[in-house]
Amino acid sequence: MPVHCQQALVLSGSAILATLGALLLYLGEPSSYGKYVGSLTTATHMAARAAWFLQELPSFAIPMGMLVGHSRVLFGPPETVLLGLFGAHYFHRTFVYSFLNRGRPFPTALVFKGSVFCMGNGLLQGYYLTHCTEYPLEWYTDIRFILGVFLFILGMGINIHSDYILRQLRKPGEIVYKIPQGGLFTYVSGANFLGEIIEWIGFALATWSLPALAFAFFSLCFLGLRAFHHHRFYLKIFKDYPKFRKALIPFIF
Ligand code: NDX
Repeated sequence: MPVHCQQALVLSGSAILATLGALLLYLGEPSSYGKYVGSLTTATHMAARAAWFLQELPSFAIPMGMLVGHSRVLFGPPETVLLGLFGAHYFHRTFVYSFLNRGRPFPTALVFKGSVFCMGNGLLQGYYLTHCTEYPLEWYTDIRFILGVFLFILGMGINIHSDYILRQLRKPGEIVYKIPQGGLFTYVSGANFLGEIIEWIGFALATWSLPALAFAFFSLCFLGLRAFHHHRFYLKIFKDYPKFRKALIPFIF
């Protein structure tokens, strides 16, 4: 295996350890955007739409650039489909989700951190799929590929639908919080996060790769924790919050 691919694997392993470390460090402290943004000033915050566009763009542009620049992968093997799924998610996040966003202004420092994260992840997933793996055509009929792609599409559907429900809670220009209703929000406070976690678990299964596993693990920890913080926020703010609703996993947690 080429030395760059070995480095990509070492980086993925380190990312899993770093995620574990960050999880322990930031267990009680939510990431300070959205509900936890604190006082808003135009000097330190930027419009949510621009913030999401800028931070998510590298996750789309870098792997898609690699795909286009790599003629072996561009024409048909499973790597194209897998990278295409990654690209589809980030196309939506960058060019659709960002521009429909009705969120509160976003701390500029976190936009910078978020884009560095998206650059690193885009590079890792893109490089690994274009340079380090060659799936045989039989991979299309492998149960890991089929189940993984199914979970990816299911998770993406849940994520988009749940983000749509959240968006409809506000009129343009409003920044109030309301109780989300319908879809998987009937069961959990972090329905959009549950969808995204299912999506990346599916991607890890379909690619059967350490970089994708590292990203799925990061998403599980980061978004799982955010779901827990949102749940705690709702219970504190809304006295009539549905008692039956859990944080992330329906009926369980
Ligand atoms: N972007 C992933 N950490 C993140 C940017 C920030 O894609 O240094 C992770 C991503 C980055 C983060 C990224 C990585 C970690 C960073 C962090 C910044 C600091 C942090 C780098 C890259 C860091 C350490 C130190 C540990 C290393 O006003 P508002 O914004 O609250 O409005 C919200 C609205 N809404 C409501 N409206 C009315 N009533 C209610 N009750 C409402 N509840 C919410 O809905 C928003 O406009 C909108 C969605 O809000 P929310 O809070 O539910 O979701 P949000 O967290 O904003 O995520 C939006 C979507 C969602 O689909 C989620 O699944 C996906 O993006 N996402 C988000 C984060 C990461 C990620 C996916 C992933 O890891 N796969």
